[in-house]
Amino acid sequence: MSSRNVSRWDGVRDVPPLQCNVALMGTSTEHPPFDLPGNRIFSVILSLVGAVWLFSVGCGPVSETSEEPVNPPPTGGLVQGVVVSGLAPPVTGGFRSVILFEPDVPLAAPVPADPATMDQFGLAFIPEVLVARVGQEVAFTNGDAELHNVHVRSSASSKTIFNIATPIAGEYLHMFDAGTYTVSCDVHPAMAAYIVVTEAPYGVVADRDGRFELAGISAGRHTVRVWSVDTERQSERVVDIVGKTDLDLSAPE
Ligand SMILES: [Cu+2]
Repeated sequence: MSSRNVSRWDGVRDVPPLQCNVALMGTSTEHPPFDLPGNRIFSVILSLVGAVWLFSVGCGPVSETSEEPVNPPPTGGLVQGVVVSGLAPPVTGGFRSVILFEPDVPLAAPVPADPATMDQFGLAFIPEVLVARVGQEVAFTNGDAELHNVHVRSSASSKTIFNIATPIAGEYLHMFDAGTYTVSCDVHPAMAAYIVVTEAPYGVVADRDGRFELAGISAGRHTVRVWSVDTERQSERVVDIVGKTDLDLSAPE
């Protein structure tokens, strides 16, 4: 797995710069040259004392936070918790954008044991856009006091994946392949939702304005995919995440 264009992961340089290089040089030139041997010895002693004093007051190596790209941790694990925020396309047709981050370095991010749940409540699917990991179950529940059904189609092929009745307080579990799915209720044609099922370990649904924030992302190179119900607003790009990052994903590149 490539980590091109990245040099280290912790932001600390190999050879830390000394904060006080200039001051140390100044110590050795502040004093006029002494011609007598005794004065030379005195000068050397003065310089040494000055150097020791400067180090003692904090002129040691500086752990400087570098602006340079950083390498991901060798394990590719969830060692770093970088916060990534940004702007994606705003809500479109009542459906919010989804932002997915897939690291170049494989990540041992376990699939959540709990299902991702889509409820039917108030004659609506809640949430209207659901993100689930491949291998994670999706639970369909009915919190309303009336019968619904759940009709799921592949967004790509329009083929029905399943069409089941959801009795009051009932729950139906399904595990999806990666992809995007449209959800409808044949009893109430106004009810509609989407499910995005992804291999990506990080995903977030933006707010109505398109703002999003996601914490705990591993530093390094990521493929960032934006899903929107408007296919023209979908995008994919490669981003090097170094530290706290703000991304403008509002328009395709
Ligand atoms: Cu319904």
